[in-house]
Amino acid sequence: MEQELVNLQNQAKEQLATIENDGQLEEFRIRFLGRKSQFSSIMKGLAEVAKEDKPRLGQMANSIKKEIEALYDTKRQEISSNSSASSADNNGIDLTLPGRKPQTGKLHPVTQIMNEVCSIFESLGFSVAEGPDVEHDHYNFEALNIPAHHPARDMHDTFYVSDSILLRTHTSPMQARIMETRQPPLRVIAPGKVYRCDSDITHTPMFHQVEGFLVDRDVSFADLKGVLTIFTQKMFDRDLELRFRPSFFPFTEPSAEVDIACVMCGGSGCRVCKRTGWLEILGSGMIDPEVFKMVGYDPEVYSGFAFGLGIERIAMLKYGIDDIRLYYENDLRFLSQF
Ligand code: 2NM
Repeated sequence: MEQELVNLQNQAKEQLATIENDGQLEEFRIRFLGRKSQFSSIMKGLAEVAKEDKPRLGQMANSIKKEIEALYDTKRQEISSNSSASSADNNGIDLTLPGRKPQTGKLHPVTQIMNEVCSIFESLGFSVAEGPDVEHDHYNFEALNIPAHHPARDMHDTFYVSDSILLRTHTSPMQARIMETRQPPLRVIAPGKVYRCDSDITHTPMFHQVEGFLVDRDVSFADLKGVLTIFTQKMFDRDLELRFRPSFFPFTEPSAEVDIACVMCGGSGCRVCKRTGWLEILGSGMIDPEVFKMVGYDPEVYSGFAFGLGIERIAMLKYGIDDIRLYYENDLRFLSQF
């Protein structure tokens, strides 16, 4: 019996040393300390031992039991304090598995292109100015040589807030504001939201524009061509061919629309460029002397050029997107591609 107790004590110590988790600890408790444990059956045998041996064996059994219980308690505390660091079998949670990756946010593709356009012009010495979305009729139209009854003022295009207050239809009102308060030389771009009452696969009622202008003595159409050529080549990362096509804007004379060789087919003709080999990417021109007179510049002293481009359109061409409405549906499967 004495030997049995010593063996049990040794077994218990040995097994306890290998225990790593709650499950193993519970097995240990059942085997050594439970009602049906080896320990219990040895204690039952105590009834049969000789009377004179009883007190000694009883004491020995008790102290071994206390020792095992104490070891068990220490181990249990050790395991519960380690449980956050232990791996398998932690209530079925394996804390060593790699975590789920949180979805990371990204800039909207329109914002990305807007930032890119701005930083290209900033690298050419332009500064950035932002103005109000809700504008006075005067800055949106009058100061830009668009008199009352001009077709651009048509109710179908302009969102009016009141008779003389409207949502700006372009960002050039900012340029009229700048020219009114500052003197040349000036190189400024105005990025922002603009609003027109129009909606189909290539038009949304709100879209983004960057318009820019440069005013100084002796500015020529060659300067306009130079700046816009550098801009398009940086924007589309290659030596693109440009085409300046005569056009009309109320605030510029002469005016030109700028086409680039189709980024899809390289100019041979495809569905995107409607078989022309060219894509229109911006409008431009030499600022009309009437605009200078309106802001108090002498057109005999100063000349300048201006341009405007639609951000959504540039992003559509750059990424091959064929429906402008995709930008504003907030579908992450679309937005996360950029
Ligand atoms: C365009 C096309 C041509 C333009 C003109 C001006 C201003 F205020 F300087 F006169 N700002 N932007 C302009 C010229 C905009 O957008 C298609």
